[in-house]
Amino acid sequence: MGRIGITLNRFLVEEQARHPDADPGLGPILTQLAYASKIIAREVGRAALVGKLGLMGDRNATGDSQKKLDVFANEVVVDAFTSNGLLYAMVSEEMDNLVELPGGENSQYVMCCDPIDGSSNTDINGSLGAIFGVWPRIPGASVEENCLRKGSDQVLAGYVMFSTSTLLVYANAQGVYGFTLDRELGEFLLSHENITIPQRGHYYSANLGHSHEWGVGVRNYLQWVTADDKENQRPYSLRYTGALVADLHRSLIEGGLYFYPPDPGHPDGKLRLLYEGAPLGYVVERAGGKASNGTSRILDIVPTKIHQRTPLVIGSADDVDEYEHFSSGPTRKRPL
Ligand code: AHM
Ligand code: MG
Repeated sequence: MGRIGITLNRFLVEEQARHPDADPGLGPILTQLAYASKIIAREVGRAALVGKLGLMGDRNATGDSQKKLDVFANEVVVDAFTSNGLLYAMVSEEMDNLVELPGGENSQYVMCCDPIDGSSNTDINGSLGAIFGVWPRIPGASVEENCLRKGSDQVLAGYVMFSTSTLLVYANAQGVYGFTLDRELGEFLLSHENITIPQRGHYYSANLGHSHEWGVGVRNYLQWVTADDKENQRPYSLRYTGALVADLHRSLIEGGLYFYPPDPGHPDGKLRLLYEGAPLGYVVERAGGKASNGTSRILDIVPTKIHQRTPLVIGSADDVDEYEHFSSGPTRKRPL
């Protein structure tokens, strides 16, 4: 049983005592993220009753139609970091530009986040997520330079999954941990200690509606992963929820991979580097897995724009390697 069931706050205090060199500035950021997550979870749970389903009527910076819950969740996260000095600046999928947070002039961190991931699931009671990555501030650098950072510079990253339960998973230099929200107590309690991802899985997640539009390398991978080869436990089973966090969480616990390659409608891929690929890539690498754009490690890519998109393949190390083998050479094909 170990420490299972202790509160997030107690866990953070104990971790700081265990790792005196660990950065003490990250605990309060996690505490505020947990607080924001409780408010979002409450609103997601009652959205159909309080008029929070459906579209807002605007589009966000990357051209997606904003849902009411997208806008609500963004406001909650911004509020949670306003006037408390925890963050210097913040990038969000739901804001056109980065924002410098009031009261954060002397803060040592910037955060990039997607306040609601998988927005197409809001109106159908499907799983949703939230994603965050935290970078240490570069002294003397501009706010833009502080936000356009490669994923490997992160010191904290994670996600929240709003589903049958609300689960907060975070990764830092020490490891990857999961906390489940006890709704009656109103507390996140440690439920997953030291998460590690299986080396290989037998599930894959992708929007197969686009498969005829993918490059030949990715189509060859799809053919390989769905081929009949009982000895090697193929075909893999398909699981696709429409929420990256939920699909990634399955891979993290049971093994397997998620991929969203480029297609004609998304020539640079659909997912965003700073607040989807990089934070989830950090979590998966800390757990022993891999994240790539098909040819290069996601965490090595330096963005030039805050809303930059990227192709993404993420999950078990052997599965991501296999995918890269196929996708990096258009003519590469392995025997089925
Ligand atoms: P969002 O942040 O606007 O919700 O977009 C990201 C989501 C991912 O969670 C999900 O895997 C993907 O977009 C689904 O896209 P599609 O509907 O094209 O399959
Ligand atoms: Mg989103």
